[in-house]
Amino acid sequence: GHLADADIGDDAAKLDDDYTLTEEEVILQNAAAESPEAEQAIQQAALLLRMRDGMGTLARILKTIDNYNGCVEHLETRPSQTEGVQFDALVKVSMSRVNLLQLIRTLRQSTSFAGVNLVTENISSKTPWFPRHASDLDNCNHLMTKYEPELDMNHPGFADKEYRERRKQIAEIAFAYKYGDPIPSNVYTESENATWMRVFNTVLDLMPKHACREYKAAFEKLQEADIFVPHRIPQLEDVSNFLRQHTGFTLRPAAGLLTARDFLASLAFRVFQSTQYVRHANSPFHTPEPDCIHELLGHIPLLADPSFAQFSQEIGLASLGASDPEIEKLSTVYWFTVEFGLCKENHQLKAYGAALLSSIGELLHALSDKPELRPFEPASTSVQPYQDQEYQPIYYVAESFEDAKEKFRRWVSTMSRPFEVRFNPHTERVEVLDTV
Ligand code: HBI
Ligand code: NLE
Ligand code: FE
Repeated sequence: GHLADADIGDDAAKLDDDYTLTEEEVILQNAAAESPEAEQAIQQAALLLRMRDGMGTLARILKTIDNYNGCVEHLETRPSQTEGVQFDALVKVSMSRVNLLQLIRTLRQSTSFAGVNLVTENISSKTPWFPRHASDLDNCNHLMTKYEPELDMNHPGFADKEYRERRKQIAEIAFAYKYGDPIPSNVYTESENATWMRVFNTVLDLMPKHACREYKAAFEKLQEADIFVPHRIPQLEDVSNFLRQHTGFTLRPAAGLLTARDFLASLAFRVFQSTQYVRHANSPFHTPEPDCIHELLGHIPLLADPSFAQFSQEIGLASLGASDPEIEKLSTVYWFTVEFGLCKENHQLKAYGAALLSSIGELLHALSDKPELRPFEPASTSVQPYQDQEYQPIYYVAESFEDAKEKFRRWVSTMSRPFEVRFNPHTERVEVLDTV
């Protein structure tokens, strides 16, 4: 009835040219400016409003939020301590970044809200943006540059122009990929397939003695499904469909080494970001960076194991909205478990870490008497410095996946995040439960 739908257009037109941005608007504007997707990404904010006039104005604010396609998630009012102010209102909203910016400007500038004083725009401290749905992972593909063959002089592909071209060509698939697309096939060259075959056959030889039983069981299933064969590199789409049937994990193509935050976030949705290029033919048995041989022979078998898949997802869920130091700790735990983990099996030491199972050189080193072995304890493991160029000097031993998961859960619950998250498998959505 009385609430004017025209508020948006009218109010927005009145904004001053010399409007000064608050610190939080700058954060928001920078985040929105990254890409059209980032601009539309849903952001949460807590707005504290000092209302000099009555409830009618609050009603118009709510209507304006609605007009901006925003959602009011929480609303609270209380008598104000401030002279001349009738009441304070706390409004928690979630809306696209561009619209949130416009809303804040409208509240600060429009004459129709002259009786309203916007005290805080609490935008990124409590609930920073993180993906809420598997499709939001389209925004989670920020690359680290350290292993790019173009930029890293120690990379075996640095001086190999043909190799660098090939890497670029395969990276295009990942850059163009959007949620829901089938993963385009990549036709591998004879030499790439030959590299795969060398590694594959060696893993086949060493696996019976050195790999954990869950790995071996899944490996056999991949052979039965004709996905793991010696003479050709499996296609990511076939692998993704295989995983979906076993644990609900799926793959999306990644152009290279991603930031830890983006990489871990995808695990929360049971999505594994997989590279598609092949290591340089000169270094078949160890390369410091992930490549598809590492993903396929290292990660895929265990992602088909239910208990391990759940452990991976829990690391991912713990990373959503975590602070930078916490992300660092979570990646360190990931490093010493998912990548380099050892476990016990009938009093014998077995490998379950993907970077061990895809690198014959390091597998034999890890199971020799050279490195130091320590029991996996998240509190100490998570702060152990590591390097990623050479074989590891220290490995952590888990009693079992179930035991590692239990310990991990207990440790995660001591982290500082002011909310909890839960994955809803029916909607592929992460739900946020406010605990403050
Ligand atoms: N990106 N594509 C890719 N693959 C990885 O295995 C990977 C990554 N980025 C970060 C990362 N691993 C590690 O930092 C983990 O500790 C999170
Ligand atoms: N070193 C591993 C390999 O050669 O397969 C890859 C490690 C990726 C983190
Ligand atoms: Fe890996």
